Amino acid sequence: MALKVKIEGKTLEVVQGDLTEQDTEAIVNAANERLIPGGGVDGAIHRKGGPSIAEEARKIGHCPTGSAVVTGAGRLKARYVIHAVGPVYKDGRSGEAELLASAYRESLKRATELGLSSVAFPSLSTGAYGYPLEEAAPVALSTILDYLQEHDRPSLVRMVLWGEKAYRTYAEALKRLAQERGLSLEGD
Ligand code: AR6
Repeated sequence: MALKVKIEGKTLEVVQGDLTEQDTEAIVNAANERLIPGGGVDGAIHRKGGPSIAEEARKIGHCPTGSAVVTGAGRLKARYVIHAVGPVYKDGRSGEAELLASAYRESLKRATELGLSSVAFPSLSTGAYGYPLEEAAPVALSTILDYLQEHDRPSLVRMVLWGEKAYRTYAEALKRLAQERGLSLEGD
């Protein structure tokens, strides 16, 4: 299952799958401020990528919420892991949306700085950090679309959703945004 929109010649894709299997040049990790390996997609990245990722992350040491830092990707197919720290969801009125948008934007900036053409994201903050999927999806997708509109690279951004419910939520949000912005959709 996949859905995509084109904007200024660049592509935003929403797919169901496993982030750690992506062959994009970078994958984004849902990290924590201390950059210490945890559970969720972070745990999966470190398990599959091997110890070099945590070793590099330890040297960096810290990443504030809403920011993103880069390491290599060890044994993963990607070349880089961009470690983004999304907000812990409290009540939706504590600046969460701004911080979530910032985590996506800062990750995309790291990809641009590295000259990358493709990057894959998980749904930041929507697991252990408790951000409701329905609220997170439009923030994530509109931030990515805004960025693609204004930058040449990356030219492909793939949102990789774990499970059908997350996929459907993001697919519906993308349909709504595409309609609002007059962008045409491809796929199911
Ligand atoms: N591929 C794609 N998405 C996945 C995968 C996967 N292999 N595995 C889980 N997800 P979470 P957060 C989805 O908890 O909420 C860690 O302990 C998952 O279903 O990974 O930002 C860190 O160290 C959910 O929708 O990240 C931090 O301490 C989404 O990824 C903290 O969790 C994000 O869930 C970060 O919490």
